Amino acid sequence: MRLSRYFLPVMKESPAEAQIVSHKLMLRAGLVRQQAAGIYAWLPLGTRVLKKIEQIVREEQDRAGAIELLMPTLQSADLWRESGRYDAYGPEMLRITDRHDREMLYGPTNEEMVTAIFRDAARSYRDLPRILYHIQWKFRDETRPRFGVMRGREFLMKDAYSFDLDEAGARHSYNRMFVAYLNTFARMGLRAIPMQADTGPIGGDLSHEFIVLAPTGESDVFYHKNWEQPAELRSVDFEDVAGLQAIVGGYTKDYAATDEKRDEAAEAAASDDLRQSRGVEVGHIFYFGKKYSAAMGVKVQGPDGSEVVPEMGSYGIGVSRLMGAIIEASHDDKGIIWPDSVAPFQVGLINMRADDAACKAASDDLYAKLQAAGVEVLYDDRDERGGAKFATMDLIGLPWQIVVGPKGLANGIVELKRRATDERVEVSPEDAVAKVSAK
Ligand code: 5CA
Repeated sequence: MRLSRYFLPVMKESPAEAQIVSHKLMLRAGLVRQQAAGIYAWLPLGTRVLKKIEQIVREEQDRAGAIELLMPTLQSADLWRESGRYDAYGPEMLRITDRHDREMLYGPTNEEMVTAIFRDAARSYRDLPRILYHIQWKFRDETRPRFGVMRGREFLMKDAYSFDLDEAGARHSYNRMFVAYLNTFARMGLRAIPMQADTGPIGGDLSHEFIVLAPTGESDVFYHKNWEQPAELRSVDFEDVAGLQAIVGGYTKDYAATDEKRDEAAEAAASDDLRQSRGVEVGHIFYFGKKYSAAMGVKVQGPDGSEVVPEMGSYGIGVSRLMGAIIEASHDDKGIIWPDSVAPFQVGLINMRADDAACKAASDDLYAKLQAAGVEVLYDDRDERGGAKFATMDLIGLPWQIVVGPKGLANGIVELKRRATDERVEVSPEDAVAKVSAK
């Protein structure tokens, strides 16, 4: 993409409306623009990152055995009357009336809808177990939308729902999602700590929140210092019931709890190893048994011919919130530092002298070669000062920068810079292409 033809409205100064660093940087780097309280337009650069995050979430859901579908944002009030949650949900639910005076709502979550879809299709034990998920916009009329996409009113969520024949099966589904979440966040460079958590309006008694530590986070959290190691990716067999349970057991042996679920005895046992911090909740998983399946009359025929009401759980990831969490975890005073896995482009190609024929020819050539090598590249071909170009590239945080200037070019070299470490090397254009395309 040529920057001269792109749509990237960056800001030099921090906007007054933003309090935390990720919100400031998302506005300054031209990722989002607020359209109403807690409602954002995703600009082209932000859209690219959102799609990358979404794709990692999707791949890890698929790997864990979940199946993707897509449910609508608008739902009928009658569906929610079946579970009894229509009145219980309160003012957080955006209620809408259509032209026929039918009561509708903008979905804050999808337990009711997916349960109805499953109920109408599932007949016997052969239709279980299943985990269905979608990645769809939600609306919650939060009292205090704030911190940009961190606490929005309209936000993108991945929500999965499991259906099992019995409690042991439901536990296995829960474990699938638990491990899938650890891998999902690790691929984004995040250490997310699974913490015992409250279930709120979703219900149930087994629940974990996945929390990324950040001083600006909204949750108060308490954990054993063992959690302070970097995240690791695990290669697992999701069909191995005992193996998966052992992994989850390993991950839950060290104390970690949100404010509402603090355990005095466990904290006393952790003693000097207890840590307190703040964190951002990027995921939340729930096991709630028959709460929705019983209320909504889901029944399948069991292997012995008897009727079975499925056991259920639901599993959410804050896809749009993750963008804020990643920036909170990865930035410096110049701007964002994207992990390679979610970067909007891998390389920023800077032509220092757009008015110099040799620089232009060499930059155009590099641009073509990078594209041919399948590298996502943003080419700053604008007629601007070098300083302004560097500042923009550092602000938007692409993992690599390749700088083409007249002096280097006279000696057949360009500068290759790694944004995260500021490490710079002088290399031939060919070597620069090889280096950034190496996986
Ligand atoms: N139905 C369940 C699981 S699918 C559910 O809705 N869980 S939730 O309420 O915990 O939301 C799931 C995730 O969505 C949260 O962990 C959080 O990362 C994200 N989320 C929730 N509210 C907001 C919000 N107002 N803005 C941005 N992200 C949010």
